[in-house]
Amino acid sequence: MNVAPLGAYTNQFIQQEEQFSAHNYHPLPVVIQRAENVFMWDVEGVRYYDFLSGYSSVNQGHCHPKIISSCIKQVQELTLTSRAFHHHLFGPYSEYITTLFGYDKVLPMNTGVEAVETAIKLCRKWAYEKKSIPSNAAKIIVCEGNFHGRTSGVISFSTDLESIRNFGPYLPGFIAIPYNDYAALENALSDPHVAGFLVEPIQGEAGVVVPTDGYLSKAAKLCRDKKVLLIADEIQTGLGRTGKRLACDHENVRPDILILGKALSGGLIPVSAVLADDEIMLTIQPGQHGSTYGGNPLACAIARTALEVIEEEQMADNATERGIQLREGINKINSTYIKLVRGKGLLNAIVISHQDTNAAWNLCIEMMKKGLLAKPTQGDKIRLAPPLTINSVQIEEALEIIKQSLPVLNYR
Ligand code: IF1
Repeated sequence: MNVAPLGAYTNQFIQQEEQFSAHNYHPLPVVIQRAENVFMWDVEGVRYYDFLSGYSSVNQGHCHPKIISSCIKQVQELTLTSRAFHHHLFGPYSEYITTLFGYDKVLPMNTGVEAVETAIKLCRKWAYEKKSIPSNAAKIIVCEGNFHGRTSGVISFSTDLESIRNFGPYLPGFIAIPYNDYAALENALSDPHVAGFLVEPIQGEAGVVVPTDGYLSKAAKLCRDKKVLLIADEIQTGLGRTGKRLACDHENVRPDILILGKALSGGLIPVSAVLADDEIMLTIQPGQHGSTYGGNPLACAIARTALEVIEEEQMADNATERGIQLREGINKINSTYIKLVRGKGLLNAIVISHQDTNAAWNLCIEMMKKGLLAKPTQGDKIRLAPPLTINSVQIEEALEIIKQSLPVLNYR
C-alpha cells in the first residue's frame, strides 16, 4: 500500500501556496506533479487513484494521448484568432458537436459558468422575443441545492449560504423550488412569466442526488406543455459520466438548451458549449454576446478529439459497468460508517454515518495515505468519480483501499 508522508517537498509547496495564493479552497494535503489515465503522482513520487477526476473534467483519463496529440499539433499552428475572423476548425467542430448531440447550433464559451450565463441570456432573449413575456419580467425556475458556478449572476440563485453570503446584491428573476419535486415544478410553471427551468439531471455538489426515475421526463413534458425552456446543465453529468452520452439520455429527454463543459476538453483547457435549435439560438445576433477565447482553434481541436475518444472507446458503457461494480463492492463492505452509496455510472457518492462532522474528511485523509484521492462534499458525503477509463481490476483495488481505510473511523 502507498504511504504518503507529508514530505519536505509537499510542505514546501503548501506553505508557498498558503502565503502567496488566495485561500478560496481547502485542498487535501497532497501536491500533485504528474497524472496519466486514472493515476496521479505527487511530488514525493507517491501514486494515487484519482477518484475526483477534476470534478468530472478528465472523464477520458488524465492526459489522454489522442487529446494531447491534437493539442500539440494545433498549439504549434494556430491558437487564437478571436471571433473577429473565421478560422478553419470552427465550422467542422460546430458541425461535429451539433450533429453528435442533435441540435441546430452551438455557442462556444470557455468555463462552465460562462456557458450557464449564456444559457440564461438565451432563455431571457427568447422569452421576450418569442414568448412575448413583458420586458424584464422573465423568470427562470431553479432547484434548491443547485450548483451552476460562481459568478455573481449564477450565485444569485444558489441556496448554499457559503456560496452567496456577502456577495450581494443579487441578480433577480429566479425562483428556487425543491429538487425532484414534480408538484412544486407544476405550481411554479403556472406563472405565465416563467421562461425556463434550469436543472442538473443529477445534483453533483449537493452530494450526487439522483432524482426519482421519471422526474426528468415528466418535467420535460410539463415544460413543453407550458412553453417553458428546459435548460439542462450537463457540465458535470454529461459526456459519459453517468453511463450515457448525457444524463438526460437515461429518460430520452431532449433539453431545449444543453450546457456542456469540464470533460468537453478532457481536462486540458477550459472549453464549454451551449447547444440549442435556431428558434432559440438566433435570438442572439452579432454584437449581443461573445467571448475572447470562445471557439478558439485550440479549443476546437481539443474538444473535437475529447468527444471522439468518448465515443470510440465506449466510455459511457464502461462507466455503467464499473459503476455497478463500485456500488456493489461498497455495499459488500457492509460498513456501519457508510449509510448508503448512490449514483449513476461513475458519478457516485457515499454518505458517511458518524457523529464526528469531520469523519468524511478523516476518511479521505486515510484513503489518501493508502493511495486514493477523493474529496468530501456537503460535510458527510464523499464523491467517488474516477475517470471513465478505469478497469475492473482497478475498481477492485480502489474498493480494497476504501475497505482498509474505514477502520480509521473507529473512534467516538
Ligand atoms: C468550484 C462544485 C462540482 C458544475 C455544474 C456548472 C459548473 C460546475 C453542474 C461551473 C462546476 C466545479 C466548480 C468547482 C468545484 C466543482 C463542483 F463542487 F463546485 F460544485 F463539480 F460539483 N455546473 N463545478 O459542477 O463550471 O465555471 O467551474 O467551469 O467552484 O469549487 P466552471
